[in-house]
Order: sequence, then structure tokens, then C-alpha cells
Amino acid sequence: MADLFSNLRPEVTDYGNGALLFAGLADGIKLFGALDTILVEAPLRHMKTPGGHTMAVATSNCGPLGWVSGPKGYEYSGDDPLSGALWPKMPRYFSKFATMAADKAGFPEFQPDCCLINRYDTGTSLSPHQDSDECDMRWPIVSVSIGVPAVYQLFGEKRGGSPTLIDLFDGDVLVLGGVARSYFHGIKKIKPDLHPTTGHYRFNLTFRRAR
Ligand code: MD6
Ligand code: FE
Repeated sequence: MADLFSNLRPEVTDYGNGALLFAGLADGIKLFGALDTILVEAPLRHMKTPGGHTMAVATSNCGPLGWVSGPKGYEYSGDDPLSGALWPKMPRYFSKFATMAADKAGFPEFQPDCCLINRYDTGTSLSPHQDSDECDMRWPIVSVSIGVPAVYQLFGEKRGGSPTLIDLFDGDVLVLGGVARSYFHGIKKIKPDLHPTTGHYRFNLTFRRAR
């Protein structure tokens, strides 16, 4: 008889060098619910890149610091350039969750001071990049996927070559720490899809320790 459970993904997949996937560890509905009020205070917007392009991904932040891109470059800022006000508070549940997930991956005592919120529309991709604007690269980044699926490309120290492809579904948590913390990574074009929580959008929360 066929194994009824053979299609289940493993709970934890270790991609090596500090990259770990925890399938379905997060409650997408609960996290998405908290985004509502955050995004009223600090609406999603398409930031300009230093090169003058408009980012396809819509972004916002919560927490003491927010990641912003503009003509001057990338930086972490204590206030939202749109409003001049502080970024919305990071819900206690968010930071507690990030600490727990990092701990599971072998990075204890992680305390994020930034939660970058990304929203992808159908057809939106994120080109390969490194996250290197944070002061201490020994802290991991905890990344939570919400809504429609995505294909994550994990390269290595260089942008080229064929990446490891990681399917990310609602509630999946990817931790990038250790050597993999500085690996290039990107998101392939989001395929048309519908999710009961987010409609045709995908959201991604990345928890960082910027300072
Ligand atoms: C995303 N994630 O999943 C984009 N960065 O939509 C990232 O760019 C990312 O997942 C640093 C660490 C983990 C990530
Ligand atoms: Fe990134």
C-alpha cells in the first residue's frame, strides 16, 4: 500500500552552513492579522533603489528600526521617511517568535530590532542580493513566509551558479545564519495563485538585528 504520508515535507530541512527551513512553524493567519494595524500606520510603499529604479516589492517595517532604500543608498532608520514618525511597534508575539525560531536553528538570544515587511504581487520577483547592512553579521535573519507560495533561490558567496531552490509556503520559516548569513539569495517570479489569508499576495517578514 502506498505510504499516505510520503508527500509530507520534513519539519526541518538543514541546507547546511547555517541555512535551515522550518516548514509551517509560523501561524500565517495570526501574523497576518497583526499586520493590519501596522500597515495603516506605516503603509506599504515601493521604495526607490540607489540606482533610481522603483522596487517591484512593496515594503514597510515595524520595530525600533526600519530598512529603507533611497537615492543615498540602503540604511536602517528609526523613523518612517513617509510620515516622519517612528515605525510602528513590533508586536511582542513577533519578536518572541523570531527569538524562538533562531534558537531552534542554533542561534540563541536573538533579539530583532527590525521587522522588514515585504509584499509580492503576482509576477513580482526579488533579484539576488546579500543582506549586509546590519552591524553584526553573527546574528541570523529569521524569515517568515505568509500567503501564496514562492521559490527561494539560495546561491553561495557569489551571485552566479545554479542556486539551491527552496519552495516556501505559508507559515514556513527560513533561518539564515552562520556562513549562509552572507549568501546571495532571491525570489523567483510569484506565480498566479490565491491564498485564503492573503488573496493573490505573498508577504514575507524578515527579522533582523540591525544595531
Ligand atoms: C523573501 N527574503 O523571502 C525575501 N533575506 O521574500 C530575503 O530577502 C531574506 O529570506 C535575508 C534572510 C532571509 C531572507
Ligand atoms: Fe534578503
